[in-house]
Amino acid sequence: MSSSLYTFPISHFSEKARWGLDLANYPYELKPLVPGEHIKTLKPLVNDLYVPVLETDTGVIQGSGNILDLVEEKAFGHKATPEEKLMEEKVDIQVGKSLQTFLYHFILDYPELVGKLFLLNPVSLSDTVAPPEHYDLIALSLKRRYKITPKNLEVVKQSLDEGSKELLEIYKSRKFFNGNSFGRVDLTVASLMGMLAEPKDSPAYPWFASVQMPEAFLTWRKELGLEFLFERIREFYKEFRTQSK
Ligand SMILES: N[C@@H](CCC(=O)N[C@@H](CS)C(=O)NCC(=O)O)C(=O)O
Repeated sequence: MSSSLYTFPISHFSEKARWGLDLANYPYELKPLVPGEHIKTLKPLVNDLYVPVLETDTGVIQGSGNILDLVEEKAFGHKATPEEKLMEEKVDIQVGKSLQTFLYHFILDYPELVGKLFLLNPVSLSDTVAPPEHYDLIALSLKRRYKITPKNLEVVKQSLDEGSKELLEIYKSRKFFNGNSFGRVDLTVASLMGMLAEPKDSPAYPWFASVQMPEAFLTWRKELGLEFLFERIREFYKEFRTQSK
């Protein structure tokens, strides 16, 4: 049996795992799932029902960092230093988790837009798509899962501001986090912030290009003042995002 990687098409943590596997030339079958419907597929495999999940001959690995652990030497040519691992964990939380909360905060009031982002195959900007079935329930569970409350939005705003300020300083001083070569931190920053930088070489690009994001999201993204970082992310994608599927 070859390995299977379970993902959501627009999931940034899935992209982090998938990019690592592609960089390492690790053979796997891509199994994209529709959020909500993922529950019945993942239930026999894992207790906590989130993606990415890699099912291999020898076991199941869940979570982007654990999946990167499997391939890091092939993907990057060496094991990450403790400093890199620490920074990756920080970026996962300050950027990855915060952006989940913000993204759904901005889009949940637009069921058709969410419907398009949840499709297994992207459509075009001019296509109209029905909201996902039982949308009210889905919206409620996403609100809970990503803690979309005014209080938590303040908390994640601060976390994202702190994290991105630090990243801006780092990337203004050097091209790669470790100073030498494309590594785990660079891949993590690029995949987790891809939804903002919109690199054309990202597998999720056709989904984000299929929707008109709400004005409030666009204004918020601009006011983050992270264009320098977005440009570096687009460079990383151009130079290092080899895609096997
Ligand atoms: N720490 C995990 C986070 C994974 C995660 O948050 N996955 C999201 C998609 S980006 C998910 O599956 N959400 C559905 C859910 O949690 O019910 C990782 O690094 O993989």
